Amino acid sequence: MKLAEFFEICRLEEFVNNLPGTFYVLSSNKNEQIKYEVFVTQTTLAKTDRLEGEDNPGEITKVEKSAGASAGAYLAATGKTGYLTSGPYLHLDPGRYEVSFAVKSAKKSSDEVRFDATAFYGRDTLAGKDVTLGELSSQDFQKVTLGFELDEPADSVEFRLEVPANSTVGLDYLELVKQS
Ligand SMILES: [Ca+2]
Repeated sequence: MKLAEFFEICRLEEFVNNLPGTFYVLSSNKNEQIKYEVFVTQTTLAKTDRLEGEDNPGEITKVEKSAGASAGAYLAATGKTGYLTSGPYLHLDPGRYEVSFAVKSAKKSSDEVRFDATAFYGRDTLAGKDVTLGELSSQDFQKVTLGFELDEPADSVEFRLEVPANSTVGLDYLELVKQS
């Protein structure tokens, strides 16, 4: 599965420095321009279209075990502000997509969390939605869905969830569905 492509080796280095696990890079020379393509042999998303939150932590997260959660665990906010999840830097073909975040919040307040889908390291915003902690307040995980359309192939696609300070947001999993 292809994750990304680059024409500058410094961008490639920056990308793979943050990439966990095993990957491989194919380089090719066309018209004296070197192209680097980054592949992984398998990801959770490729097999099931479901990406467990706990396998895709952001900058301010801890993993909580829970019998009721998909795969027995979820990502929980630590109380700091920042991204609960980011990545997984997918290559996506043109088409219409929906990405769902299975989330919950123990706390009710008017503070907002930000869901977005971006491409090219966050350069292009494909979709975004702000939701209050009150709206997410629930015992069970509930889905927040973003739809977006790609006219051209996109690289380094991320599905991100940014939480405010002192939140108690949990993320069980993400699901990506290609609509057409
Ligand atoms: Ca999970």
